[in-house]
Amino acid sequence: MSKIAFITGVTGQDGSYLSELLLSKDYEVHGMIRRQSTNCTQRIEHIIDNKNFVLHYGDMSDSHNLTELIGKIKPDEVYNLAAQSHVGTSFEVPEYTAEVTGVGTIKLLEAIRQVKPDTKFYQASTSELFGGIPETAPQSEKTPFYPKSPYGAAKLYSYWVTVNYREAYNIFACNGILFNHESPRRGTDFVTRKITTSIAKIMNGTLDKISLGNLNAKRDWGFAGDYVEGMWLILQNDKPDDFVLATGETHTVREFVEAAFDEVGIKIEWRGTGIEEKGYCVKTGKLLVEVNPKFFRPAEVDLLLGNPSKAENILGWKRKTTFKDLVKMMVAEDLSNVKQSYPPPRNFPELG
Ligand code: NAP
Ligand code: F7E
Repeated sequence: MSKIAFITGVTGQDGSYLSELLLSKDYEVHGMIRRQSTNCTQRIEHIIDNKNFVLHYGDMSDSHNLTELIGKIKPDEVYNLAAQSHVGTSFEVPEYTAEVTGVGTIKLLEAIRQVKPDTKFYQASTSELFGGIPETAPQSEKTPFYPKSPYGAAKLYSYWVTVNYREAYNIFACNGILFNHESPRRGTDFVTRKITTSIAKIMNGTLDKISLGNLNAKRDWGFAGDYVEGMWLILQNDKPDDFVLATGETHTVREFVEAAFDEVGIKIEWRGTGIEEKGYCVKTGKLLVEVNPKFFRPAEVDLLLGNPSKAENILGWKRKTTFKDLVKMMVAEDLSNVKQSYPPPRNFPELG
């Protein structure tokens, strides 16, 4: 008998990679999508006709719908990936973020508790929980939490209700505390993909320069394809538990910019400091990167660096893709996207 998985957030970056992984393991995969006026299935278009892949309309704000879906699908495993996942945007829509990214989780856990309590539950927790205490890096499962955004605070609630439903009701409920993971499918308003899509546009002459916020922020960036394998392993463990997934390496946004331009043969020279800092092409002197304070956040997480030892030792999980290979993959894919479509896809860099 195939196992049955239910994924919320199936149309997102991680949902698409996780669906592929579970289908390759002969799961019957059910995904929840929101009704939207435009097509939101771009990342799962290539698997949508698979007979083991089933989509259902739903929303994290609708508890009746979630309860009905759990009753209908009767999943062995639930992966709760749905969220308003953009940290910067959470300062603009804090209440909505709390509803979807926070309260949505307890709606789903309640549906499981009431309808099918033997379901294994994965919660997409985040390194944003660690937030603002740089001196605690590298961060592990034992590091205290100090979220620095409405997104982080909403995820903190979801983290603890997951632990609580495990302890109170004996549900196999787990948190994956994942550090940043990226891919060619990453939303274009996250900094890595904003940089790689912008470089592709600069190369085909449709953009002059990239405008960014805080170049000094440090992130532990891995490849999303490696991380969904870790999500699955967390639910295959012999007992429910919480795990950090990370690379154990950290880089500044500035370093990501340098590495990405390096892929197209451009060396960046930085001049100036603070909001006056600018990046120029060493060879031509052309201005390619500028700082725009509108991309600063009201509060910032300065340094994320994860310690994945527990996942490595207990689950045998380890990231496979290096930072350099991740950057290479993302730049190459965006270059080929702009070559294939003219005009190139819109990426709203002014909003990211
Ligand atoms: P993503 O690309 O932004 O995908 C988010 C998904 O949630 C999309 O499918 C989106 O649907 C769905 N969604 C948003 N609001 C919803 C609602 N009200 N009801 C139902 N679905 C809703 O995020 P991701 O990068 O794949 O991340 C997956 C999860 O891991 C998120 O919970 C994120 O917060 C968490 N996380 C991500 C990272 C990372 O570095 N990527 C690190 C740690 C944790 P639409 O397509 O309709 O918008
Ligand atoms: O920002 C800085 C920004 O938006 C990374 C989500 O998946 O990972 C993600 O959250 C850093 C921040 O990701 C721009 O200030 C500079 O310091 O790519 P990001 P994030 O905020 O780390 C965590 C783990 C999650 O859980 C989240 O769901 O880059 N930065 N300039 C910029 N960021 C953006 N977006 N745009 C800029 O222009």
